[in-house]
Amino acid sequence: MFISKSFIPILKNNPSEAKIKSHQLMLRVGMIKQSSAGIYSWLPLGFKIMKKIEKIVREEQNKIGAQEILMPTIQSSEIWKESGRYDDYGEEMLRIKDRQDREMLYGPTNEELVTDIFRSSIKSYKSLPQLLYHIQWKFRDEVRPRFGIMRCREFYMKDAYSFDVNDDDAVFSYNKFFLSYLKTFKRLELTAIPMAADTGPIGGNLSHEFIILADTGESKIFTDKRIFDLNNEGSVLEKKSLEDLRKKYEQFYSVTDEKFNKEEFEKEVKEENRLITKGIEVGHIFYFGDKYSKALNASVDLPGGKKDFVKMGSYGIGVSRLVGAIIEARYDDQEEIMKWPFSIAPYEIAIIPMINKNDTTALEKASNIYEHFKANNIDTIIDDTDENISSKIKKFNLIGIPYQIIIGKNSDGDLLEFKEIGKDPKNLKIEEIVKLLIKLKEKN
Ligand code: 5CA
Repeated sequence: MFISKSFIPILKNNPSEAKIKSHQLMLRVGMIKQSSAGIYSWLPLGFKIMKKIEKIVREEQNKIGAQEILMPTIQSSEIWKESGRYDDYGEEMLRIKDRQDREMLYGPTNEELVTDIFRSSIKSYKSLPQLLYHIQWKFRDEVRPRFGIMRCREFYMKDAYSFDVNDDDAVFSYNKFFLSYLKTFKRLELTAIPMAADTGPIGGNLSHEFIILADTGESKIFTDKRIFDLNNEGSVLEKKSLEDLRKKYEQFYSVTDEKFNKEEFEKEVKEENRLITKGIEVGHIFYFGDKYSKALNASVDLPGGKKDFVKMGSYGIGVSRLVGAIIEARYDDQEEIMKWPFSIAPYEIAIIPMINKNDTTALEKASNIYEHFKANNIDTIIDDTDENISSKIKKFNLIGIPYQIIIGKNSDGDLLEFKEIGKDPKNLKIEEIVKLLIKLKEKN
């Protein structure tokens, strides 16, 4: 992409309406544009990043055997009346009437709809477990949408649902998602800690929120800080090893404020290990047994001829919120330097030539390198504007492309000034750079 032809509307200064750094940066580099309160358009840079996050989330869902579907954003109120949540959900639900005066709604979550899909086709225990997920827009009419896409009204979520024949198997499914979440967030280079959590309007009694630490987070957390040293998330999709994995995390006190109990905390956690801080909830998993299957009559035939309601869980990841969460975790707003993880960076490398009006040699050289990268399938952005080099560098520090090539007056011959953002430059040949980037691509 040539920057002169790109749609990356960069602002000179931080917009005053943004209170936290992710919101500031996203508006500053034109990743999003607000369309109305809590509702945003995603512009090319932000959209590319979100799509790459979505891809990683999807791959990790597929790895545990979850099957992807796509449910609509607009749902009928009928199934919500069946579950009893049509009234319970309250003001957060956006209710709509169609031309026949039928009550519809913009889905805030999909437990009812997926249960309806399940019950229409699955009749026997032999077809279980079923793990279904989709990645789709949700709408919640939040009282106080704020912090840009972090707490907005329309947001992009991965939501998965599990259906099992009994509690034991259902907890096995729950644990598969527990593992899958640890892996997903690790691939996004985030340290997301599972914390025992409240279940709110989704229901049930077993639940974990996955939280990354951030001063600007909205979740208050109480932990034994040794949980942050755990790094062995295992990989085997087997009942016992997944149980052990969850136990390994659960041995350390770690809860959100709804679950906080001062006495327990002080009894279980030595003073030097106590950490009370704030974080951002990037995922939330729930086990709620037959709450929805009973209400919607979703049962299967059991081996002996009896029937029983299936046992269900649901598992959410805030895909759009993750874009902001990753910025909160990685953006140095004092130095104004962002560095996206390579796997989700909007471009893999930036070519930044020093362009002088009367001398186009740097631009020609940059264009040749650009073509070479393109031929090797490396996603490249080239700054072909005639801004001065220091403002170009400043701009790319904000955009956060992890690697850069700077082509200045002194770049003669084969060696190029290659730089990982925030680090010292090295002189490398183009073939060496291509090799390095291809290796990184394979690793991710
Ligand atoms: N049905 C369950 C699991 S699929 C559910 O809806 N869970 S949730 O309410 O916890 O939402 C899942 C994730 O969506 C949250 O962990 C959070 O990362 C994201 N999320 C929730 N509300 C918002 C919001 N208003 N703005 C941005 N992201 C949100």
